[in-house]
Amino acid sequence: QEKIYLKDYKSPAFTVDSVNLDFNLNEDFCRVVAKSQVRRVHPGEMRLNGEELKLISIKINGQQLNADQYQITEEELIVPSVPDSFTLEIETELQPQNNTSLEGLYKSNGIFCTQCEAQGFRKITYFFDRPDVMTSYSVTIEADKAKYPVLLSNGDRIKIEDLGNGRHKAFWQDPHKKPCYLFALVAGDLGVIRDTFTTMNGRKVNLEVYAAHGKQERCWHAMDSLKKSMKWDEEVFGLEYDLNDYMIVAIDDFNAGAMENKGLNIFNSRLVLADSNSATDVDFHSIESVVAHEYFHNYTGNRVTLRDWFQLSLKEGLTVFRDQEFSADMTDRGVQRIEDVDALRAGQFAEDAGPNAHPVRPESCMAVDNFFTMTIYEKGSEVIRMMQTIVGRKGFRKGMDEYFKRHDGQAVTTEDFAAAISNPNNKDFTQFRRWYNQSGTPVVSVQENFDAAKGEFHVTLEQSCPPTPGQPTKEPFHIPLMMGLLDKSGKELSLSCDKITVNTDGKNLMELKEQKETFVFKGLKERPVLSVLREFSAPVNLRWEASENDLYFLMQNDTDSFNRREMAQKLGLRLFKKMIQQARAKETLKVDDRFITTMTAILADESMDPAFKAKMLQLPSYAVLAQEEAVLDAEAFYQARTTLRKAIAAANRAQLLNIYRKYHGVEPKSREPKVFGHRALKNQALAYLADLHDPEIMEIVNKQYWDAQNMTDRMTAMSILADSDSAHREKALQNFYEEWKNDSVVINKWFTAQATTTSRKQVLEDVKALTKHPAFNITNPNNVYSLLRAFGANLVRFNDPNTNAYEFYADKILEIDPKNPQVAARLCAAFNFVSKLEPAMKEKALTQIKRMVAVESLSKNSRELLQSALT
Ligand code: DPP
Ligand code: ZN
Repeated sequence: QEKIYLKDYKSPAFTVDSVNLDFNLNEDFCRVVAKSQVRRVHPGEMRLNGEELKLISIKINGQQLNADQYQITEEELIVPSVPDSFTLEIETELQPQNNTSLEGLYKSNGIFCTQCEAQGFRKITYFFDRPDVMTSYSVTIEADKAKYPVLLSNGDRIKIEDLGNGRHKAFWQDPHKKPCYLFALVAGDLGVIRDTFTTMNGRKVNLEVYAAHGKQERCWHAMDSLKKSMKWDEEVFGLEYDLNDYMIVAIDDFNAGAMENKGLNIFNSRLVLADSNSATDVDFHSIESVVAHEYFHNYTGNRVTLRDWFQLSLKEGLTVFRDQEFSADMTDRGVQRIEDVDALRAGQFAEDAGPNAHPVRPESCMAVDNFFTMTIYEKGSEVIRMMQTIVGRKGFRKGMDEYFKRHDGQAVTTEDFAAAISNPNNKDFTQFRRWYNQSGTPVVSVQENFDAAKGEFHVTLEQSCPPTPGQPTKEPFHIPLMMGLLDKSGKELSLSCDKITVNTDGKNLMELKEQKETFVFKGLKERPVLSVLREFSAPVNLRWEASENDLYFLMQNDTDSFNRREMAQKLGLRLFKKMIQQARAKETLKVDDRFITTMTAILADESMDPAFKAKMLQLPSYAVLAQEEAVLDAEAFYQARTTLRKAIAAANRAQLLNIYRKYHGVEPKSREPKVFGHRALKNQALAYLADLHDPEIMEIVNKQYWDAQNMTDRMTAMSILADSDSAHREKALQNFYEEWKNDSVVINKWFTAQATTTSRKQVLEDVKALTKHPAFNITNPNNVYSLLRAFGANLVRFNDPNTNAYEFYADKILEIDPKNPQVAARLCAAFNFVSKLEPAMKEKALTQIKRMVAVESLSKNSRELLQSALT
């Protein structure tokens, strides 16, 4: 399989001034006529991308070409000789009803829809399928009027004509130029809700959210989220929506989460449909953030787009950053940051430490689809966040204004972005740009020394970065570490250190640029307590052997809420490391009393915000343990984690019950962030209590399941029961299934609850049986993700040495891969930990990886990800 390289980039040889796309939709075929105005920029032949297409005809300036005037390969249509400026007319025929890859034009539950990012447009017609070819689109869609009353595309609705023969035809025109990956079409019989938004300049925008008939009433939360996003982008970045209509369509079969097509977002229905009966608080929160994300793309992605796919983080990192900031403003900034960092650590740090580590701006790849990673999205967002930390919020806004001033309507690079932020702020980002080019999570070690005689506190920082595939050595990064010093009483000290920079938000930064640097703080009467990497100001691993006393002190006193919780995690992790060692040595596991008493104090602290308290009580996840430990010993992890949880629950049984009773049943239908926090805390209390395996508690859990007034409570109870040997287990699972079996979005929760159990040892058998269940459809990506991917991420049971989950998993990847390579590739990440497995397990895993790679027809998507695990 061939690789493509960033260094081979060449600007397009042709531009397309406009394209007219004419779709004729039928039950067993679709005809597409694409009429483009093409202009030559560089000499040479014309090469158009196209895959799995049936070419009906090709005309240049109205003249049909003969077969000897062009050439068709698996991936291209090549015309050796064309004029400098001409009309190109290409007619192709497609079979959307048979398209299982869900890219290009396909059918989901009787609805025609498209997914063109990254390279799906080439499955619709032969075209210059690259983001730096930006074109004006006009589109017509003809279809049966009764079956497909709704016909949508990008931009402005021009008219709809009744053709008289039971068919009709819609005309759309997009006033903004765009790359073809932002093209979209929807045709079907859909329900809709409508609202309007008045922009800052008083323009009225029509908002529409479409879903299957009967489901449209579940779209109001998405609609509210859209309006909030539109307002926020005006207020924070001064960006006003630029079309008369904004449409969102919910589709059941969708590879990813959602897609920002100009004016016509297409969403996975799980990220649109919600009401309190069917959706959890977490679902509501995700919907709000993804609706915002896709809306924000209208400027960061659509108005300013990518020069090439290696620049993907230009739009994704930036847009994730924007949606994280939006969520922080809608909820609680501190709690939001904790959640974002948890996700980064669990997913992206693992990716950066695994066989598929790659830079935020990669240099090569086999499959462009494999770029949609945590590194491009989440680490990319951290890179943007660091820029904002360095130049401050005001400076960042100035830089964003500059970015749009320079590049609106263009296809640009991450370098262009960095320059637009740094220039107006007079900063030099030359070294900073290494964050784009070097993969791996940097390690920053911290050494402290207090010289009482001089009254000086020395902080020595030293950075390194582990080798990653293709990058054995790294240059030093420019790392902004937000920090502070506290006195004995927990008061923030003013700093006297000439190497500290204070950004325009008044935050103190140690900007580490050398491999090793010492920061000297003067005029101190007594040893201060250092608080470092506040707000997680850089995506690094801190190696900091702070004393336990300091960690406990910071956990109680730090003025930075992120670090308070971070210290709790650090202490939890230190304890887990000892307990894992004890478990591996078959010794008795010893729980630390001080840790338990501290948890007791947190539980009792009435002044602590409940949402934050829930975060403080969370112990480091299995995903974090897997990164911190040299060996992935699933059984030892499980022993350590459950022993500690049980000890916390046993010591605090009464207090946990108090918390549960205080918040349970209060405002069960409310969607206020405050109430979300109360529910999160009381459901966490319940989960701790359930670890006691006490029949009295299981009665409470069971009662919560049956009496639940919202999905958050129902799901919490069901998940606890699913992971127990309670006599109530089967009845609850069966009830849930009966109640929701016709609701594809909800039934996925039922799959996940059963795939993610850890105490229950027979998960593999459960999952195997569920793949044969009538509710499971292997061609539906959500079903695959909620059952199979969830199981692959269940570190404890997926890597259980008493089973061979790997073989079953490989079978499933091989079954899915020919139908839908993108979905298959997303399952491959389950094998990222291979190098950490013990020999016998590693052998089992490698056997399966080799078996998969040996399949000649394996997609390049899956091959690229699996092959790297072998080297
Ligand atoms: N561009 C899309 C998104 O990130 C990917 N499906 O929103
Ligand atoms: Zn995105």
